[in-house]
Amino acid sequence: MTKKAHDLSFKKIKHDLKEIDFNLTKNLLKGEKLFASPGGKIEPAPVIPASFEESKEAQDIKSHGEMLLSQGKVAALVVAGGQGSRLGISGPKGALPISPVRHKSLFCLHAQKISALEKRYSTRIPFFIMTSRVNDGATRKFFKENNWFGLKSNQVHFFVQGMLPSVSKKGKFILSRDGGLFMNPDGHGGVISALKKSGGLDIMSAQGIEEVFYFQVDNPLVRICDPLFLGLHNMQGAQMSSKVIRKRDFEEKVGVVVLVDGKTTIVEYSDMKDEDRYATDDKGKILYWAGSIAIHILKRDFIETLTNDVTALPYHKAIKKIPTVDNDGKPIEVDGIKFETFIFDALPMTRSSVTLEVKREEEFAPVKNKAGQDSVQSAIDMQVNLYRSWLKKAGKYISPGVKIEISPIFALDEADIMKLSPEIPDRIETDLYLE
Ligand code: UD2
Repeated sequence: MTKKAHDLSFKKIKHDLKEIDFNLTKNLLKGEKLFASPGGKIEPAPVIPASFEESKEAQDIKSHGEMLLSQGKVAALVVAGGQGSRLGISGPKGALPISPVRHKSLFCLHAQKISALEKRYSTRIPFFIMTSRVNDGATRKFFKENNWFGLKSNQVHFFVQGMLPSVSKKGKFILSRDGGLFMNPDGHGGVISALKKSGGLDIMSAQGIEEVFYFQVDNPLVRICDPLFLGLHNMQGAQMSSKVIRKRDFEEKVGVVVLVDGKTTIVEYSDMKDEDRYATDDKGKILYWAGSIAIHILKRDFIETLTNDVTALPYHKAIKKIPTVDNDGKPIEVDGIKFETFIFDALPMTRSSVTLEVKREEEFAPVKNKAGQDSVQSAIDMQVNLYRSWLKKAGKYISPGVKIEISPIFALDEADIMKLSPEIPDRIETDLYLE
């Protein structure tokens, strides 16, 4: 290593050391504050079925959610601190082009949905975006270059999640290839302390926000601030609520909403015991079917209570291959331990929680893999299928193979399309983008 490189590395290490919470790291290494698989009695959680949406009762509950939106009591929050490493992309995952015809990015779709909701309910919805050290600058730049996708720049609040040092199996810090220490983002559970530290919670409180609609960046079908979900959650006085889908098979990589000793809990797919994962009901169907799509509503004051104890959420430990360098500065990989927290570990701490089933084809098209299931292609296909189904309901003829994209600014749902039907051609024979 040259003297210059050595000095730079020393500076980076000094900077990283300042960020480290040594007490916490020590405790984690001693095995304290770590997540332990729930050992209690597990049973299926009560879930409001997707068909509830069609009921008469649902209309009043939806109106309640719409009222909360009109009164400006709801914020949207996306966690976008993770890396798109499984997709093999560099840069923020939210910048990934994903819409079928115009190739809009995930961030663009989310922002346009918020704009459309603001127009529909004559309201303001602040948009909080959690980034991490690795993608914060690029995320801000992406929004700026795209004029905040039609939102006001002062309603978009970026905040950076914390980092934790990864350690070797012997509990030593690991050098990163850029000369500093190898650190990893503290998981999406880091949203709690990052909201507090960044002043995000104060902004929410000053703006009269009572409910926070939480979602992951990778799902182009997310129904942001769904009024029915908001209404159900708020009318029941729930502190944190979740949306679920019916798992497509025993192996699907989604957490599952269950009751553990009577408490609503999400058991992550990797923590589920085989006897539970493969359990069936008396009809031979998956017993623990309620797959979490990582969409929640959290009461702002519940988030506040979680911030009173920075270690309220337990730390999950994962063994990962970590890129580092050997004594001669040659790149190598070593087995190391990464710690992170998960937001859904807050669920068992709630007094009350709602779980709502939704239809996969309408609300969940996650982009996780390069190809096959849950990939860019499957997410594009699902968007096209959904938009085609809306237009078919409105009596339109669409030639086979034709791609449709409906901008959130044009229509947010099937009901909007029904109203706008006269503006849409009756026969659609080439790819169509509606804005
Ligand atoms: C997540 C859930 C899983 C299921 C599924 C639904 C976890 C641990 N598992 O699986 O139960 O609900 O999603 O799609 O969450 N993120 C951050 N900072 C971090 C880590 C992640 O912001 O430090 C964000 C990331 O940008 C992404 C989301 O959290 O939006 C999920 O992360 P993931 O893709 O690693 O989680 P996944 O797909 O294994």
